[in-house]
Amino acid sequence: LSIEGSIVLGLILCLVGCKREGAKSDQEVATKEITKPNIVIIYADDLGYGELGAYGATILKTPNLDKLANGGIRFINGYASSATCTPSRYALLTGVYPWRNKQAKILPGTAPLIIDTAQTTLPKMLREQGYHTGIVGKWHLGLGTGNVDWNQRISPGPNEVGFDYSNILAATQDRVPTVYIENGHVVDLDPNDPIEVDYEKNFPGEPTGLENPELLKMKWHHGHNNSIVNGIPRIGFMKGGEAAKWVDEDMADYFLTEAQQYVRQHKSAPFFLYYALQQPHVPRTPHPRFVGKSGMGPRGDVIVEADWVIGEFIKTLKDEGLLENTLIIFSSDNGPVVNDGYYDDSVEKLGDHKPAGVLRGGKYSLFEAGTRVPFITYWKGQIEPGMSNALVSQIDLLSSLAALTGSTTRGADSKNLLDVLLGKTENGRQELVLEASTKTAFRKGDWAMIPPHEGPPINNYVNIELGNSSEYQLYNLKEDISQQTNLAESNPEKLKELIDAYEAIRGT
Ligand code: NG6
Ligand code: CA
Repeated sequence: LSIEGSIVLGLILCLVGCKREGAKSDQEVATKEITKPNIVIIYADDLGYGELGAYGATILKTPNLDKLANGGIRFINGYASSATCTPSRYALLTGVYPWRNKQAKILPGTAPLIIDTAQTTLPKMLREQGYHTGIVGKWHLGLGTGNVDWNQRISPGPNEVGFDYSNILAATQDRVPTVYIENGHVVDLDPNDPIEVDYEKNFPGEPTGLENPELLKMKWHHGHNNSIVNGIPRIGFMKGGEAAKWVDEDMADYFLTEAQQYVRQHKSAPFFLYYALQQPHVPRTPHPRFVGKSGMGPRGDVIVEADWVIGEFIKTLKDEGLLENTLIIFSSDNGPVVNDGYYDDSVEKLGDHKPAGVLRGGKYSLFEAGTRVPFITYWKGQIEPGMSNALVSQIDLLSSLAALTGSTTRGADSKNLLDVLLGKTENGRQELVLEASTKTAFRKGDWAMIPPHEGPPINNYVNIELGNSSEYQLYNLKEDISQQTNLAESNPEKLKELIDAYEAIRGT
């Protein structure tokens, strides 16, 4: 039954059933379950295209994610909107291209909220459709309006842009403040030990990674040499809030428990849960039960941990009888990076594992590995398992989920690809603007075009090719998925076609 069909059927059933008994018939309830399923987005942080067994990884084992991929649709042309976190999350929640908002770049922990509280968002749209909406995990879209007082209710934040419930880490695991924030309040805050945060200067007498290497259990490679929390040097300075500070090794369990609790508490109404994992972003801090499990050092271990967490979470949905009535979408906010600023053995122990699979580049890159990521939709009994070639982006979730739930709301740059996400067709997007650090590239059909950009071709710290070049680059992804042969000179017609289409969207 198509979604439109279900709605029509529901209306007919209601006309017959509701009138006769003045109450909802069983069939009507069943129909409702299909048109208003629970929706869960599980979002990894810096997980690459080649990281899952279902996407070709052989050394790293991800059995739970493989089960999800093999029981749902595995998109092989699925994209994040950007090669870094904040812009991708902005696009996911607003359906607006991140390069339209100058604020949508990697944010410090003190940045103000970059989503306008009047703006359309995915959780707002779903709330209007009768959903309870929650976020558990990484936020990284800013909080407050500037000069946040971490000891009062912090607002605006997720609760002011559509989430009924929030339990978040403000920015990233490597940035202060290193505390959980529940519905705007720092969890376990002792009023006698207030929190202060500054990204410019240290607080007198507080140790730093730069000056106190003897206090570190993890050494910094580049950046990450400000305040020390839990033996790990961070970005930014923080004072106070001792009792509220998270223990990095417990973070996966903490967010899992929160996500499970959220589901149990809201299972009677349709709910939307945005479950934003912190793995495998730096600092990689697996719980001791996962240490050594991948043979690949902490980076592999936290991917194994993330896979376990997802398995447990899905078990909860199953135990609560919700699996047939829940659409699960899994993806990652940007491509992979191995050394992202700490000495954590990730480079040394990587072995033959290829985080980006066959793709060129990585996190921060305009090449494919920056934004092409694992992208899975799973809905037991509704989605027939398979692989899809369709071009899809996370930016399309807003309009697609609006269509699913009967909302007429649409995101400015978000396409309704509901039938693609449900595996009914491979008619995906024709074209997509990709972003990395405010620079953009373009995908159209089988082709990728990177316009000339200033900047170094390689970020040597992280050892990733960024895609910057003084020349136009044009690649045929069907024949050259690894972007080895630049066809810009030999195929000027195709180049012009892509430039014209790109400029029509991006502006010149
Ligand atoms: C960079 C950090 C990197 C990571 C990234 C944000 C340095 C040198 N590097 O500036 O470690 O935190 O920002 O990652 O500080 S993201 O996935 O949230 O976009
Ligand atoms: Ca990220």
